[in-house]
Amino acid sequence: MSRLVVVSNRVNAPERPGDAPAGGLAVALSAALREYSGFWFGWSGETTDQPSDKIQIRRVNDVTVMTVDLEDADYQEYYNGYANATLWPLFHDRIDLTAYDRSFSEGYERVNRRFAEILAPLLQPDDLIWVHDYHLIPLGRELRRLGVGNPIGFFLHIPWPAPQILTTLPGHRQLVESLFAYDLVGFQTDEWLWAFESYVLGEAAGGWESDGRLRAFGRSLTARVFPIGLDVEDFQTLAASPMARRAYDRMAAHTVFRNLIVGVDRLDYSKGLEERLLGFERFLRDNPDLRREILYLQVAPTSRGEVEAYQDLRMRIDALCGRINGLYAEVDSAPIRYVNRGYRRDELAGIYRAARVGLVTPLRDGMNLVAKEYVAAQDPENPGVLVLSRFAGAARQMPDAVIINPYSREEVSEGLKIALSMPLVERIRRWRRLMDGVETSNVKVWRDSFVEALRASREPDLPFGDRLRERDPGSATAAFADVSPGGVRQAQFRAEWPTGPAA
Ligand code: GDG
Repeated sequence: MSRLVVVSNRVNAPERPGDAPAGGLAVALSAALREYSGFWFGWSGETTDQPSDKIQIRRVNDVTVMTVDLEDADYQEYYNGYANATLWPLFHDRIDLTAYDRSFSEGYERVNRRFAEILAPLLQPDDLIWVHDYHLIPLGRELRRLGVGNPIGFFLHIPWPAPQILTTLPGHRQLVESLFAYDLVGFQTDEWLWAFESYVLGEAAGGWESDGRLRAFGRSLTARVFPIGLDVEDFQTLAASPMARRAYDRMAAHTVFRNLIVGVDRLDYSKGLEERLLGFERFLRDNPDLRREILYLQVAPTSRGEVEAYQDLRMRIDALCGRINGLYAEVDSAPIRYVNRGYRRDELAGIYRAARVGLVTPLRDGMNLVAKEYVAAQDPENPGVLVLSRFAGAARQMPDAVIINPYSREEVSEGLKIALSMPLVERIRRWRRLMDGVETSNVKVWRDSFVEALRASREPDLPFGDRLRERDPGSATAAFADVSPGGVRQAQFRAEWPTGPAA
């Protein structure tokens, strides 16, 4: 069987159920890799002040991970810069927060090139390569330049923006063109897929091949929707663990005679925390009789704390929580408990279960796994209610949540009221349908359908080099000048092997 090689910016496989906040991507990928041979390649999370080609190799929770450090300038320009201050806000429709800085895009290209140069010699001819997320869009193109002819797929975890937003990015055309080095490009929902197709057809004079592939820039690719899901069994095991039980008991003890409303989000402007707090304030204003009957717990660990927009957001959230609590607290209770730190994943499962309402109100979100985790953690006999933003990708799969527009304070407030007063029979009915969806569209289905589509996605009978040569003879000569017959340029890198055998 082919190996699966996963590439993502950060390689932070959770080592134990507890470990610090692992983003949605990390949680999903480590679940996916456990069942395939192969390895996970990416940035170690460390920076160095001088260039290093050292690869660290470890086994983490049955997954082989290979990591490299970033130089300080790369960290600033590629990670804090182009990835998190340019592409992230832009792809979440925040052109007001987008940094259009040329040095950032140079750093982005440089790191993608370097990743490709380190990765290429580690590949075997029949490996399937799966690249993840907006940090690494040009990686496929760079691997092709080095002669890698393997099937390469790309999955975007975040939204794809509408063409009128994307075209504000200098270099938008090159960015999209680089995606055409992949055989398969996956999106979370049809909305992001349509936005991509719309750019290709409208801005890049693209079209369709007779087999449904999308054509532009002299190449073609398969673009499809693969909604990400949970490792449901794993999550339910966590939810039944003693740690989860303890967290549940603690929350239950703190909310005697009160209903718990919970929000769990990285502290990120895309998650709609400010709008949520303002909606909650409206709820308190409009429902004086319910003020003493609820507690809203917001868990929001700091994320990307070196990026200015995130520092500003944190200050505004601090101020809002203080103001609302100041207005509505009593001597013995406060309506909001805001925790600016991460919790163990098993503790989170217990907290979700203790909450009558899960409040998930992003302004824009590729999918949103918290919505699915909240549902998976519920007691089937007394489940809570999910209040979900229509702008989360998850809303397309979860119509049985109470769907609201997070920009409308009235809708947030009304959504809360509906959720808090929903009769048990209705809660069970909705939860059952949501849970069926979470179980069906799980992380294994996501992984297997992507890998299957990647295997099937090659243009028939033509290795990539031949395709390039046919369509773009000039670049093909340059691209293949230093390629060995095995298809992969050989280069020497120093590697540190772990004590145990690495798959
Ligand atoms: C990106 C896309 C897409 C949060 N706080 C803690 C903690 N978390 C975990 C949650 C969940 C994950 O982080 C967040 O996942 P989301 O999907 O909600 O959001 P992003 O991090 O923005 O993920 C998103 C996802 O990729 C996957 O494709 O759904 O749209 O933006 O798993 O539980 N985990 C722990 N402590 C915390 O305090 N342990």
